[in-house]
Amino acid sequence: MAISETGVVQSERRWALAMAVVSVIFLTAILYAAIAQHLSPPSNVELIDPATIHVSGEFAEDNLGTRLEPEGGVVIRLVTTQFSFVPSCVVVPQDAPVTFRVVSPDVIHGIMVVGTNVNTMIVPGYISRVRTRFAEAGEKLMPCHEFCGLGHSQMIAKVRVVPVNEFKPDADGRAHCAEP
Ligand SMILES: [Cu+2]
Repeated sequence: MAISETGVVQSERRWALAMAVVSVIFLTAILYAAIAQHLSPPSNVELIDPATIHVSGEFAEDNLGTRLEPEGGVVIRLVTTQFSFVPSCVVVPQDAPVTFRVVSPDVIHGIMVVGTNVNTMIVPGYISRVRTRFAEAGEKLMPCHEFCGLGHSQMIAKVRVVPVNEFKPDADGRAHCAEP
């Protein structure tokens, strides 16, 4: 069946209108999620020089691990490197706000805390930040989930979640796993 020139143009207009409506629906959904539900992709872009991470500043060795913040939550600073986590065990209080700040001096690594929604890539040059809260006490495994080389399968750390009354930071606000 032959379609007239006007018929084609009308059909194209209808499809263009339909696509415009679909685009508006998607855009509205994205804006609704971002503005009303505060759901948006990680937007924390913080840069760091991978060559000098461990020399000084936030990720120098003596500043790594768990530290109690003045507001009550804890921050965990970690270096992921071929093929270990520094430190390889962190202690956190149960049901308190926890912020992970993680960097890599060499290649891309990834962390996940098994059984939780903590899951992020660690890209050299960037500080990865994840905020969470651990509801239950106990020990959780934190493997590297981004293949990073021959020792990747050995690359695993622990998150020890302890009841608040067992979380005893030192005068500096730092807490360490009793044994590794
Ligand atoms: Cu790794």
